[in-house]
Amino acid sequence: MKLFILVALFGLCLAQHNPHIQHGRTSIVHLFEWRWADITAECERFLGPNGFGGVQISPPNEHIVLNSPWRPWWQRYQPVGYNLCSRSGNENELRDMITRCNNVGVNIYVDAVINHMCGAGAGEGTHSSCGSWFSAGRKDFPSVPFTQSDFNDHKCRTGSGEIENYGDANQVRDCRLVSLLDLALEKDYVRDKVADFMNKLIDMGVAGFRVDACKHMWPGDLSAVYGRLHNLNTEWFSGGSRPFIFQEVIDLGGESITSTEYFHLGRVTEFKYGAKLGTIFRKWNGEKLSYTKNWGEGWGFMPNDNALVFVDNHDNQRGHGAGGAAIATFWDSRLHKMAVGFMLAHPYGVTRVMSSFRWNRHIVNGKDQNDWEGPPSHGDGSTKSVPINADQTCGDGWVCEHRWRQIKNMVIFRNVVNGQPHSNWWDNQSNQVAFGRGNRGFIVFNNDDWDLDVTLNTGMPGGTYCDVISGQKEGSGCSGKQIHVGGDGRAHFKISNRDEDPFVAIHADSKL
Ligand code: QV4
Ligand code: CA
Repeated sequence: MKLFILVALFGLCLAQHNPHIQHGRTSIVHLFEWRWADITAECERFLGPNGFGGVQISPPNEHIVLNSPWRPWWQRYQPVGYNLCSRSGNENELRDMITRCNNVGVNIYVDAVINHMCGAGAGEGTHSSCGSWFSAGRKDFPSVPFTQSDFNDHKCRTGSGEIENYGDANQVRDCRLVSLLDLALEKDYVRDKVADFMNKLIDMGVAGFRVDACKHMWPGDLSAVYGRLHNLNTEWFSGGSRPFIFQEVIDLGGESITSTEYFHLGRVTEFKYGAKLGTIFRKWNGEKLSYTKNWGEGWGFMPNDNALVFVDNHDNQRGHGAGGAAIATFWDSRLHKMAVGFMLAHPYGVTRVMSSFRWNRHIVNGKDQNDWEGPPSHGDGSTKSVPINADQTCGDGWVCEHRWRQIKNMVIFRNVVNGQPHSNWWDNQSNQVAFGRGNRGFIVFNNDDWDLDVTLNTGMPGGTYCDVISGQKEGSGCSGKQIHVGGDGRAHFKISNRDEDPFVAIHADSKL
């Protein structure tokens, strides 16, 4: 009996680690600040057809609206309530998006901001995305409703009421994160309200949640909230499916709170991944690509089954959160493509691709003066839709890294090699490396300052393959380099360090 309970509990926990991605797909894309109507269109015209498994959406619930600074992106991390109208659109548009994305096999994961409401200094009035009245000063949010006693202030032991010392777990969980009004998740009432909000989304058809600021919530409180969640909607998911949970915990070491505390609840964001990978591709601190032979757990990252990995995210691409200048973003597009290519080729973790908007980056003494700038918008502050150019790129300031040929093709590569082991490793003891995924795919990088010219065992069946980085298969032809794999699995690779993208990737479906 005891064993049965243990097994059942184990099963229940692991369930929230499963992203329930459909049709053998493997990757999630964060369409940061996109409108619901644009995501709907993107699911149908691009994500579904190109093998993307899911979208992380910006917070869908009601948030403050700020005029100074003018409509910053981070206003959406200051909830006013759980009505489903936001800068991205209203509830009908949200529902339509979830339905239509699900119908083309693309899951929706919601960014859930449940640690706090808005900042203590956010004022009083109806400057909110659905127009609900609230008072930050009186901690009054009638649309939920939350009142004074639903917040943690009595529990926080710092003089300022703010988190002052990340070495003290009590402060980190019970005090205010950058003045954000901290919810008392120990109360059943608060847990119920938060779970109602998440359940409404689950019933609408979402596949799970990126849970914001988990470091600032007690694992026991989160467990109580997750335990209240419904199973996924059986219109799209098999009966008994638990929502996928991936928790934002920034753990680079050296603090009182570790990611380990959250492993049993769901997956956790592995922030070491992007920080290290950026350092490696930049060749900082004596790092070399050849050191990635044991990439993953061998580098002290969390266990594979717990990890949600990414090269950059909406915070650290602009200096918020963690990782600093090492992070490889679209601003360094050549590095970014290589790093994302490496991540998508490597078996470790559930992968998330970033899709950004451009802003007027202006770094003074290491700090971006415009790190607050919101998405491309009209004069009235409403978000612009995403126009698609003739060459399939996006216009109007939307970067759309996920549409870049190299990245899109590596998302497909990951699907094709899914389940295959990391194999046939080669390196030159510097920054040229190659590895395969069983007999389904092979990738070669040259991040040295000289040419790569080598014959390698790919593990692939003989034939001619189209490199999906310099081009792709177009009908029966190939718009990029062609790689000839002999009957013995060996192939010759030549990559100049001056190539536009100094890496080559082939897979079973790119065979000509
Ligand atoms: C400021 C001061 C405070 C002061 C306050 C006075 O910084 O010290 O007390 O004014 O009113 C914004 C402003 C910030 C301001 C705050 C409250 O940037 O200057 O406080 O609002 O008005 C995003 C942004 C934050 C933003 C927040 C809320 O990154 O800058 O704060 O949204 O709008 C830690 C956490 C981790 C977190 C990461 C950024 O452990 O959980 O920092 N990451 C997540 C999200 C992130 C989001 C939050 C958490 C909060 O990914 O995008 O913060 O929901 O590492
Ligand atoms: Ca808290």
